[in-house]
Amino acid sequence: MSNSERSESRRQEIDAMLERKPGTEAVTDLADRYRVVGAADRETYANWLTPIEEHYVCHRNETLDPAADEWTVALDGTVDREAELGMSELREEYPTVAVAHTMECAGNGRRYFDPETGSVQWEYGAVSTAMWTGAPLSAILADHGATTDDGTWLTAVGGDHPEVDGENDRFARSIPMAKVLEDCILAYEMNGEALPPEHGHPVRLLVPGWYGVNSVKWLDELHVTETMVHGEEWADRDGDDFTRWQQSSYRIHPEGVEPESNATISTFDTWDQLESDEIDHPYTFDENVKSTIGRPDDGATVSPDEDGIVEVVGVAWAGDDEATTIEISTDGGDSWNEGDFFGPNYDCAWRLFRYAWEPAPGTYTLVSRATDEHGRRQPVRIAGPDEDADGEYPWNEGGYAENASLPHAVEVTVE
Ligand SMILES: Nc1nc2c(c(=O)[nH]1)N[C@H]1C(S)=C(S)[C@@H](COP(=O)(O)O)O[C@H]1N2
Ligand SMILES: [Mo]
Repeated sequence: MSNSERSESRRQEIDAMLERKPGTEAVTDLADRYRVVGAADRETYANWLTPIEEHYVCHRNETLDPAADEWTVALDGTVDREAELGMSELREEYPTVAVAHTMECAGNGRRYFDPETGSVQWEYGAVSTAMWTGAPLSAILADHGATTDDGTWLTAVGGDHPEVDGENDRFARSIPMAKVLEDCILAYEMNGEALPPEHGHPVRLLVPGWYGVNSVKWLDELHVTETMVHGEEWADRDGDDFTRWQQSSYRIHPEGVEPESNATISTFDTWDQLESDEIDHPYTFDENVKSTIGRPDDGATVSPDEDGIVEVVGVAWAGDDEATTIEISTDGGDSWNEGDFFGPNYDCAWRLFRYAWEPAPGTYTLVSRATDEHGRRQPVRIAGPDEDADGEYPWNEGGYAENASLPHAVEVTVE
């Protein structure tokens, strides 16, 4: 495919998605590569469940739409019994479970980096919460006699198979076995409906609370191994490179650095990796603590109710950890007031918050800031590339895992 053909097919796919998902809008990709749409409306973040039509979408290659009854997932590696898992087998021979998951693209908030980083210029719209239904991987792996000791890995490979500009990579992600056994599923439904094509029909890996990149869509292969995908064996396996999306892309590093390739690591939480000496350039695994105001909207003019109150509502999440404190500032981050959580509190999904604000007429900058159960609090701003990020979020070349509070502020006028 030529560049202009690729660009044309990308635009057509995005237009088709916008028809099916009227609650989203197109997002700029400076590289003109990804199929992406994001939540259009800030009201999405005043609701716990994101309807499919508002759920963001992000993938690199052409959207697949295979027939469910012809699709199989290959399982191999250190297993007693290799398999080709069919969809009716996944539905009927394993327990059905549902998990709540706040899916956030590792590039959410990328547009707030200064200087700008390339790729998809997400603001706040690449995070959504759905209920995902499927079969637990723990049951599937046990059934096939897989080696699931601590320290082993499960690598999931997508069926999207790009052969563009001499590139021949496979979308492959390695997930530590402890996480796989804890709560990962092979998901075939989203909010009670069959997966739509752009969300991975007929089956995807779902890694609750971890950055979206780990939840491989159109799941084609599962490999049980001692290591992540790395090294020669995986860099050229039948002519395909399985290592890129694990070892090069989606790593947090300064400009101009090619991150080291690791066979294995033992610190998985993204924040812990940022603070640990074990890994120089963190992998985007568990989502960092973060929050977004859903109401009032940025630029809104609001009137207090009869009690003089304007209710501020939003969502806060911390990957597979729990967001336990929410603070709201109405003066651009100079002072903070504690808000309250309400509604559902599932593992791996965001929590709704509210703050009863009693403002005088004027114009205000509202910011939210969450803290997780380990006391890790959203930083205020993103550091510059040459700054030593001390208490700020580190600028990084890929623009990943951003969770600073101030860039997400909304400006509100009170009548
Ligand atoms: N096979 C495959 N899976 C993929 C991707 C992809 O490009 N190919 N993109 C990933 C990324 S970067 C994200 S953020 C999530 C988005 O999932 P969603 O579109 O269902 O919201 O899918 C992930 N799974
Ligand atoms: Mo992503």
